[in-house]
Amino acid sequence: METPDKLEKIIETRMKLKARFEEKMKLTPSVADDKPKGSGKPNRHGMPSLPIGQTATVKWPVLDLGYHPNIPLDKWRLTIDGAVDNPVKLTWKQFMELPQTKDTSDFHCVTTWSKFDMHWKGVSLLDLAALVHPKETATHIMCYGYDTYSTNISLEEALKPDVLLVHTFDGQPLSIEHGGPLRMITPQLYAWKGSKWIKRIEFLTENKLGFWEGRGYSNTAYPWRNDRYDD
Ligand SMILES: Nc1nc2c(c(=O)[nH]1)N[C@H]1C(S)=C(S)[C@@H](COP(=O)(O)O)O[C@H]1N2
Ligand SMILES: [Mo]
Repeated sequence: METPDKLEKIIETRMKLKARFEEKMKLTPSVADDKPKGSGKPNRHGMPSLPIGQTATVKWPVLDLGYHPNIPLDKWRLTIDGAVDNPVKLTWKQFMELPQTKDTSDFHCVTTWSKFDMHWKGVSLLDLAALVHPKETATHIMCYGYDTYSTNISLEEALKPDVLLVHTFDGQPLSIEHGGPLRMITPQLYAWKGSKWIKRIEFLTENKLGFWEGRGYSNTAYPWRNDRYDD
């Protein structure tokens, strides 16, 4: 699937998408708040590195619904559909042929731990969006996990450059307990917005509630606003 033409097309669509959401992104709390809540020196987005109510951890705790699906790579598929012009169902090989991004970012769990400087490698959601061409009417995505989990995110958050679908942590394949073979990460939102064992991304034309959002967790999940639960 990796012809130069196709790559050109991805790059062009990516730039258009980026431009379409750039203004909205600049206004999101995790980059725009002038009185963000937290402590420590500024992170790369100018926010205090430790958001309010969080404690730094060196270990990496495991948090999920208790079921760790084991998906062999030859059975693994990632479906991206909904309000898009070009829905896809990718095999592992096709996914790994997409442009790969490396990044180092922080991880903030709503249960009050934060882990700094995590080294990731994967494919950015922006590149995946460029592949499927979201319709003009798309506003949100719903991500689904192989364990029946789901979580919703607005496109101005989801298309930020640090939102990745990662298969590698610290140079090693992501372990099953942390969502391997592939999970999403959302460094500028609480970590429940990043589905482990991700299997489907559905583009939506209106917001819907995911697993925790339907159970009282915040729709927006801004760490520097202590935005954990709906009031
Ligand atoms: N599929 C799936 N993804 C999930 C969860 C889950 O239960 N299932 N839990 C979320 C929560 S609440 C958090 S804090 C992070 C935890 O990731 P970790 O277990 O790798 O620390 O994954 C998120 N993604
Ligand atoms: Mo969590």
